[in-house]
Amino acid sequence: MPSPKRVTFIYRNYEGLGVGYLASYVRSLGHQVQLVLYPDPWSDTYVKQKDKDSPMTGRLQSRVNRQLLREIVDFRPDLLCFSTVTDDYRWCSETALTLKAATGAVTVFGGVHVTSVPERVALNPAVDLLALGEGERALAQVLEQLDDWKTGADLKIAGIWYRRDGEIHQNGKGEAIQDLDNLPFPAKDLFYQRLPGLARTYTATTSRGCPYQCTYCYNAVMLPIYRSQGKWLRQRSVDNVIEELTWAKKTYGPRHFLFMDDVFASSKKWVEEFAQRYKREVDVPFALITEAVVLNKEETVRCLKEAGLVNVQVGVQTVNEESKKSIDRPESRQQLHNAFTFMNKYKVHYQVDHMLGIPGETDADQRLALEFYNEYRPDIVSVFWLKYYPKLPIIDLAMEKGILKAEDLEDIEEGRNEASYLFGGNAPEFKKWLGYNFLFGWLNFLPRTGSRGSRSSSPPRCRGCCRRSSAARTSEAATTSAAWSGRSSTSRGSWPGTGVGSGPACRRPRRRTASRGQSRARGRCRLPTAPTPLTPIASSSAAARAARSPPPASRPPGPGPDEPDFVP
Ligand code: B12
Ligand code: SF4
Repeated sequence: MPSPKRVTFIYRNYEGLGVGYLASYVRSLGHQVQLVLYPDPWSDTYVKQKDKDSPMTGRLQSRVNRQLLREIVDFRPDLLCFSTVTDDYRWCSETALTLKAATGAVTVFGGVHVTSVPERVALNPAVDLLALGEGERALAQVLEQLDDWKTGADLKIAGIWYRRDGEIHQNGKGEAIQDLDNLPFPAKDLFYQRLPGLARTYTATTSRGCPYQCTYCYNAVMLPIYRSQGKWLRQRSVDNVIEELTWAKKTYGPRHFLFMDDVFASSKKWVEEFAQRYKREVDVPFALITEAVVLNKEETVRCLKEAGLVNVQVGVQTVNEESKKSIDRPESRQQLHNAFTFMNKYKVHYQVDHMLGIPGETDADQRLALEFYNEYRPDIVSVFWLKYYPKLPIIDLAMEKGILKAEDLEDIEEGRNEASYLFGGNAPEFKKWLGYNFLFGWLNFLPRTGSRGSRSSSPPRCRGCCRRSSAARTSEAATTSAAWSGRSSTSRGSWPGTGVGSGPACRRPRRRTASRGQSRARGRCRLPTAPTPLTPIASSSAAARAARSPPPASRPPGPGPDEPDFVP
């Protein structure tokens, strides 16, 4: 029986469930585990490398680094573990080289980036071993065979690759673990010791994978690889999840639970059982991330709300049906409409993720989205800019449209694509979209004008100066109808930098009394009328009603490609 090993996980983000699971698994086998968290506030690509190296941030960082290096050396690790998303890959490589030199330990890299481009990572001198796929069992076997491998024996462990004498030894693509209930709960204590504030929100996943393959998402890379092993979307049992949550509640007393599944509650039967037991046995407010295909069922939203749901983050990305098709989004606009209506009805706080930079999208698509969000008024519209990650199918579309060139692929696969998903991403001419970015972010501070499906049944009242004629309303209806159908609307003025029109809303001329230098708002209708696309069409008008009825679903509601029990 080989001796227990000393394992150090080096991690740059605040909490990683993957690391938590791996640490817990190997600790349950008797190995000693250290977690070193580099509290890098810049890891999330808010700041570019050159700014990170500035005298102020650089000095602070190097002090933290020296301290952590001492801790690692004192621990005398046998194995240094790095969990790599593409944005962290370069940082992990540099850190691994330093730590290897300081400790003499073996380095192993795993995570999404490694699984996506193992052939490249295998050439990296900072990396001794690569772990493809979900690495709990593979890591345990590496620890068992580490001494033999160091003396020249081969490793025959599924998913573990290495380079020896210039040759790359490959052992397949590793595992998508099917029996999730058999995994020990993630080692939260390691993170909470470092950052106690994390314990206020206990994060968990009730599943792994997703049945869909949106072309900008890692699932589109993973599903084709792992589907042959069984299901890619794998669901933990309600028993197992409730056991973790009751244990977590007793141990850490969190204020909230946050479910970070790719798509939470994919099965209706599961969610109903979960919601009932959660209320009875856990009863702590919770938030989750999911998709509209799940929230499209009133019963699902209702039972989650009754169980204590306080916030949902829901992916939308685009509301144009054609765009949705081009990136393989699963939901139709009708399903979005249903999901938002139910969340409004049950007063669930929700945040939608909207993507800027989808190849081929135009101003009309953003106007359409603004109108749609205005109608339902999600609590937050978060904008994420499209950024290309290795092997994603959307790269083909970007190349087709001339957004990416062959030589960009190497930068993407080597983690050198420094575009920020928060600002600009890889969008060509990104400045053109900044106005929309602003409008999405501030939508909730603009007057609420929606009616159907929205939280407020009465739109804010204009103070009488711009009561519109039915002709004006009909003309707006036509404008909106054009937007629904994805056509660009005609003859609008614009909000600066957005092309979002001022339209025909307030026909009353501005009062001429407002002199230069006075607030430009003075003398105007007090209810800002500029954003006509956000102004509802009068609900009494039949034309308007027709214009606002979402078009029929382009994709028939039904199960996802990999999961028959998926809630349509
Ligand atoms: C929660 C989450 C976050 C959290 C926590 C981040 C984190 N790194 O865990 C937050 C909100 C901070 C975050 C931020 C971002 N994220 Co994020 N995030 C996720 C999400 C939804 C879940 C991660 C998770 O917990 N998975 C479950 C665990 C069990 O799986 P795992 O982490 O992959 O680990 C397993 C294996 O990979 C392997 N493994 C992993 N590491 C190692 C190491 C060793 C040594 C071994 C042996 C094995 C091994 O074994 C683990 C256990 O089975 C994933 C999607 C997903 N489901 O993976 C995206 C994902 C990781 N994020 C992604 C991205 C792009 C980002 C952001 C840039 C923002 C954005 N645009 O989405 C930032 C970047 C932050 C950063 N620098 O890390 C991408 C990464 C794509 C890529 N090629 O790198 C993913 C895959 C989603 C996607 N868009 O496709 N994210
Ligand atoms: S539905 Fe969500 S998690 Fe699933 S593939 Fe699409 S973006 Fe990824």
